[in-house]
Amino acid sequence: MARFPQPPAIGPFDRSFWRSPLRGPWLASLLSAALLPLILITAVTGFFSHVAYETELTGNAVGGSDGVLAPIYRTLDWPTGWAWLYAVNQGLHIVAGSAAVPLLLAKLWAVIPKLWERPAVRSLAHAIERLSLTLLVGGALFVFVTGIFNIQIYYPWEFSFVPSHYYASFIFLGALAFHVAIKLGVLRKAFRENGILRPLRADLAGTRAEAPSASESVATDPRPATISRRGFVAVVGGTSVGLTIMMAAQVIGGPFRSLALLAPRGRDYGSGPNDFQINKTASAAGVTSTDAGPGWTLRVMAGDREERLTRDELSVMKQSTHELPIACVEGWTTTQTWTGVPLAALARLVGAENADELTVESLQESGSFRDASLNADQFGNPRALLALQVNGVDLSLDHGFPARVIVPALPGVHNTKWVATMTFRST
Ligand SMILES: Nc1nc2c(c(=O)[nH]1)N[C@H]1C(S)=C(S)[C@@H](COP(=O)(O)O)O[C@H]1N2
Ligand SMILES: [Mo]
Repeated sequence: MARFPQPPAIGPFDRSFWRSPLRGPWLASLLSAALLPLILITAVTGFFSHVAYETELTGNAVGGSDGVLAPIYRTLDWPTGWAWLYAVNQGLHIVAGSAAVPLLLAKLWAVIPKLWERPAVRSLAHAIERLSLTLLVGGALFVFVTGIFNIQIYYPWEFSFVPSHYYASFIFLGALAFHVAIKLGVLRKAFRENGILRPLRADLAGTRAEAPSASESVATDPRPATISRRGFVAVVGGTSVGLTIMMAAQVIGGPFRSLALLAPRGRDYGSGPNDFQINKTASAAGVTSTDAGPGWTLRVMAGDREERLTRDELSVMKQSTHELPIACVEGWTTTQTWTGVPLAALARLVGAENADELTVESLQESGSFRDASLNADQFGNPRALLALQVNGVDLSLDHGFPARVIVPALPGVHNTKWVATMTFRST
């Protein structure tokens, strides 16, 4: 024991500093049991979100088409059949992720004395466990904080959200798998000894600390309870349910949107045909009404063929109308009725019906969403449109006038606004 340095037993390093009678393996286990399914849903839908974004990679790839995980993505195809597929996937991702936050904070609170444990290191195994906890806690804080900041469209940092959130999640999930493997016994013991829900029966007066021998997180010198375990669980669970409602309201949209407190893009849009959520306004994208004015033409290219079409020429082509959602990675969804020319008809125009890839570029000169690519299934889908109208009127400039892409089942970023060029390629 003497071989390992010891922090002095003062302040939080002194076990008697931690006095809440609620802390202990049972509370930590209950919170973990509630957290795990939420984290699993968030992880799986997060991975699917990348699959949807990077279907067969092409120009969308995070980290380039030759990235480490590119071979995996190449084998995964994102279906285009059900228009709400991405809305549901991403809705689950942000709802489950947000619902997990209060539980995660409560769990950290429940085990915090362990972070100040003395001796800091007892053995090699203990050192590895503590290192894994650093990755677990650090990873969890990183993925949850970046995720929430992205939902709130707040970027107080220099790094790019998508790859950092993505790669950090592997560190977090790896550390979590290790943690679950080594702590499953603790959880089973806590439930076997206390019952899964029995401690919730105790009222405030009956709330006692667990045996100090059960874990370092149990207070050796507990003060009287100020809240019962069921009160604590109700506050944490209630916060989690409240966040679920707020987040689900953004996903479902329509009349439910007014429940989306804190939604960064506002809760109310008026009732006009173009009054719905805007991701980036034309002025933020640097697109002016002159660029998008009568001088605008669409360039459609394939190999050495090129067609230029004015908006009037596009609007006399055969139009299709479909009700389709825009499902943003931030978790909000808005479903509108779009009218325009099927992308497949534009492919035929340049003899590209057998092309493998379509790259769509915007008038917008810079920014990560100025272009996006679609694979053959996506641009060939009969509901994939170059939309000229929404809800029976011309698109507003903020929604992509003169023309924008609308495709079913994909993340919002594929619905390029202010389209300038469309290039079909065969690989
Ligand atoms: N040119 C361009 N197109 C774009 C974007 C952009 O920033 N620039 N944002 C995309 C994203 S992330 C989303 S969610 C949708 C939002 O469309 P909306 O603003 O009409 O709701 O547009 C997509 N098309
Ligand atoms: Mo988006």
